[in-house]
Amino acid sequence: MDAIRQLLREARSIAVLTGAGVSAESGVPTFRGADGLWKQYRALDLATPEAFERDPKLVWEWYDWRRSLISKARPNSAHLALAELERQSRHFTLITQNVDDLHDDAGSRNILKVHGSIWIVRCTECGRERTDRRVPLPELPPKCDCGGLLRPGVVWFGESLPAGIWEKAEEAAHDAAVFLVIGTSAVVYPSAGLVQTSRRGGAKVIEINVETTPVSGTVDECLLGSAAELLPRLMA
Ligand code: BJW
Ligand code: ZN
Repeated sequence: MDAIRQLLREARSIAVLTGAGVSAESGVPTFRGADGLWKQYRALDLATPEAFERDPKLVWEWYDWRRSLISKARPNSAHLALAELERQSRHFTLITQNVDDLHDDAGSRNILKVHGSIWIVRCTECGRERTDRRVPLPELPPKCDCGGLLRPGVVWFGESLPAGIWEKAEEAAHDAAVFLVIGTSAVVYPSAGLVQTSRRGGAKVIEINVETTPVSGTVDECLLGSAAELLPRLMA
């Protein structure tokens, strides 16, 4: 713990990759395991363009339910510790796969949302995007002013990551002296590949997770425990 604290204090640049585990203690369900269920559906079967094409109302009901949970959620001590780490660091980039915006709420600034935001809606016809924080949405599925069907502004399987943001994430991972990988199962690509990218760039890689993941064997330190408990201790 002491060695990692010192590493963080002295690092020229820090990049962090976060996943659903960081928001778990704020009451936001993760994707995999028993948590990743809604009614009788697996979360991962709903997060696809095919599911949306087949049944947009069903997929929107799931997103509306998640938006409602997230609207009540507050950043936990892991989000707050990462915002504090940014304030204390020279170069800091937070790459998040989470769509809940809880890092923004905690005060993080340099955030790359590689899977989008659940608060953005995008028209499938005219492509216009806007923030819509209404919970619940008045009509499901919601429609654009142009009459087109709106979709959540998130990245589904088989879709490209947002232009510009992914390149910045790769650059930050490559240039990092310390790379933290926190609360992600590290199975979804290309985000999981950032761990390798950071290693190739020479970073010390530290993982925080309640269980081991496919990248645990490749990192310099694997801290087993909850992010909300461990991150504040690393900052103390
Ligand atoms: C705690 C904790 C606590 C719990 N403290 N820890 C084969 C090889 C490589 C790639 C592919 C492949 N086959 C297909 C692909 C591509 C595919 C992919 O990766 N598939 C794999 C699953 C096999 N990827 C894509 O399609 C991506 N796009 C792409 O590749 O574009 C190029 C392309 C174009 C055209 C065709 C093909 C390719 C896009 C991926 C988009 C992922 N989208 C989602 C949904 C977002 C919207 C939404 O929120 O609804 O993103 S899926 C879901 O998984 C979500 C998450 O961001 C993402 C990652 O999940 P995460 O965050 O890791 O959560 P969990 O639940 O998995 O894990 C939680 C972890 O926390 C666990 O480890 C717990 O132990 C831990 N934890 N409590 C610390 N308190
Ligand atoms: Zn439109």
